[in-house]
Amino acid sequence: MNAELEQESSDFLAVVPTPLQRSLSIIVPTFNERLNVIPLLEGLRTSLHGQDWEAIFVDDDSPDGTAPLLRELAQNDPRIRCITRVGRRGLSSACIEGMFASSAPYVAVIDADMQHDERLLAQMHQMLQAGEVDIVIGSRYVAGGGVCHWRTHRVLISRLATGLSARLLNIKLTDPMSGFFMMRREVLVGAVDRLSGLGFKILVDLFTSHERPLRFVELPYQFRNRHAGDSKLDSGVAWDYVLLLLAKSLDRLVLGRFLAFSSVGAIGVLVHFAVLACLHKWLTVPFAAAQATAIAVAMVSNFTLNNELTYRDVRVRGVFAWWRALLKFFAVCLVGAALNMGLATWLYQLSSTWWQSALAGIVAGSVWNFILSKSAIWGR
Ligand SMILES: Nc1nc2c(ncn2[C@@H]2O[C@H](COP(=O)(O)OP(=O)(O)OP(=O)(O)O)[C@@H](O)[C@H]2O)c(=O)[nH]1
Ligand SMILES: [Mg+2]
Repeated sequence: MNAELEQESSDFLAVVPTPLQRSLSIIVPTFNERLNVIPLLEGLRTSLHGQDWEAIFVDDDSPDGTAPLLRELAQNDPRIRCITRVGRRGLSSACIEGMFASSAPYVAVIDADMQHDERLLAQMHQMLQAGEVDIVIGSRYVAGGGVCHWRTHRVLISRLATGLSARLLNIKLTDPMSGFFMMRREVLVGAVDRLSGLGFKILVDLFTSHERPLRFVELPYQFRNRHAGDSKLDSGVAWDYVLLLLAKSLDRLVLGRFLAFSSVGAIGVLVHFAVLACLHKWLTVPFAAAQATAIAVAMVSNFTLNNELTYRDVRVRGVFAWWRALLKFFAVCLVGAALNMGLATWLYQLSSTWWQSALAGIVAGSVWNFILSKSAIWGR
């Protein structure tokens, strides 16, 4: 800060009635957690008694009215804040935005459903204040930790996800899937340029995005059963994780998306041939009509898969918006097909082999489709 600005800021602070010196912000991502908010706040109040803390809830416009309840509570307790995001979803991005809304030197992330043990927060805070580590993580897989009543398939999936991050990303944590941790706020600043904000696994994102290796400690805790409401874990979360691994192992989010987009394109080719075979071979529809129908079906399938998988975090919702986006996708892909055709024909005339010409056309068409559809449809 330059001297003039420093003077202005100390003049300003001199007339602030009761300075709030928050040492700790607890970020709580929420989606439909109305029934869990008060038990969690009670737990925080008990375990952080006598400390300067605040809870920043980041709610994605939950239909169950989580945010109105939080705002009502915040009217009476200045330690409670609520950020509402409209038309957005995503746990990691919610946590990142909550952290940026904090001015405290330490930030924690905890789920709203009471599965994380809030009694560890005081110890985490002390460890960070001692200055030896950058981040303290609640782990289910160090001695003394565990999970209550998990079905075998969930244990296996969690182990597999942990193994993949260790192997592909070289993360040495026992529980990289943990969503319960506390860190210095500067950790975010050191990672932000490379954070993907994708999906559910913010810890993996932070560890792989930071400019230097993070000094960490893991504390054991028992992962409890959800207090109330429903889990948001679904197969889409697994897909987001694959996308995150791809993005991080290729080191660029855009490459992860491009691979996902290309995989969807490959599925589209199969859909195209399946429809064409059904119509032309079995139902004896004339070739031109069958081919046109197959193109249309493959485009709808590609659009839907990209909307649900590749761009799940910014997907288009609502009937009107969906149809408008589909038409844009058609327009982009038609130009892509023309580009593919034009380039391949031109290269073939220049006496390239047939497969080299075709491959160059396909790559050019795919890159065009990827870039244009991203900026026209999912680039919000
Ligand atoms: N803001 C926001 N929060 C979310 C979103 N998805 C999940 N959450 C919150 O993130 C936390 C973790 O989600 P859960 O559904 O409990 O996931 P989980 O703990 O991994 O899975 P379970 O063990 O089945 O509960 C909860 O506080 C959710 O309300 C989202 O899209 N946006
Ligand atoms: Mg949960």
